[in-house]
Amino acid sequence: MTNRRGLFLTLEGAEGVGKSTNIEFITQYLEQRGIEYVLTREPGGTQLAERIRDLLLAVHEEPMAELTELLLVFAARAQHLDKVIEPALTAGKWVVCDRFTDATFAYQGAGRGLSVETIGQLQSMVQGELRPDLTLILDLDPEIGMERASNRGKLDRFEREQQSFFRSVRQGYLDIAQAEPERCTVIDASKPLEEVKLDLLAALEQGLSRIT
Ligand code: Z5A
Repeated sequence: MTNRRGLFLTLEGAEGVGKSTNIEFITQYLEQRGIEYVLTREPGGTQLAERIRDLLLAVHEEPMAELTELLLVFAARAQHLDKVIEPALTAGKWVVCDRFTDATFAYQGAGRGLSVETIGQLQSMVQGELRPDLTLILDLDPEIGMERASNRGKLDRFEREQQSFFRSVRQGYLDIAQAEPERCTVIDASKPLEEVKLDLLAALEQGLSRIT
């Protein structure tokens, strides 16, 4: 009986970098190797957590306080971990997640200016020791990212932020990658999609050879 814990892979990046487009290349890679996986996303991933996602993305008449936003992100994460991520990893399945706590450090930390210590405390409370095994960060000039995102139609609460917010988010991600080079690989998402795909798959193979 194999009951090895699964691996936890995350894909990150600011607006319009192409996560939704590229995550498919990761799951195709796993399928070709016969690896059982669960594909999920944050905020969201369960019925209840998706309702919290709706609250986070909707534009409200009453502005959302930064701390409210942070606590909602972690409330959704607690539910997601309990109902989806932990059970899958324990059953030996891999988890591929579109955003996780690096997004909190980038958006609520670098973007909104909440302290790393506060986010770190919630991270420990909600996740214990759990961290992604491998994280691929798609990096793109925020101007190009917003241009790509705005082609999709109505902008959500985050997408309405100023360029300076997205520049801080991008820098937040780059700082995480620099601090944790073993776990994180940055991929240039400004290239044509076919090239981004090849770079992503190369980073995935290299990363997996480091940790498996
Ligand atoms: N958030 C947070 O604040 N704190 C947290 O802890 C977490 C999240 C977990 C929802 O996330 C929001 O939640 C997010 C941060 C916040 N902010 N917003 N908005 P989301 O992941 O759902 O939101 P998103 O960033 O808008 O992701 P997305 O919709 O999945 O977009 P994307 O994956 O980055 O892009 P895409 O849809 O794959 O691509 C955009 C367009 O570009 C599309 O037309 C593609 O065909 C095109 N594209 C993609 N790649 C290329 C290349 N290489 N060349 C040319 N065109 C391309």
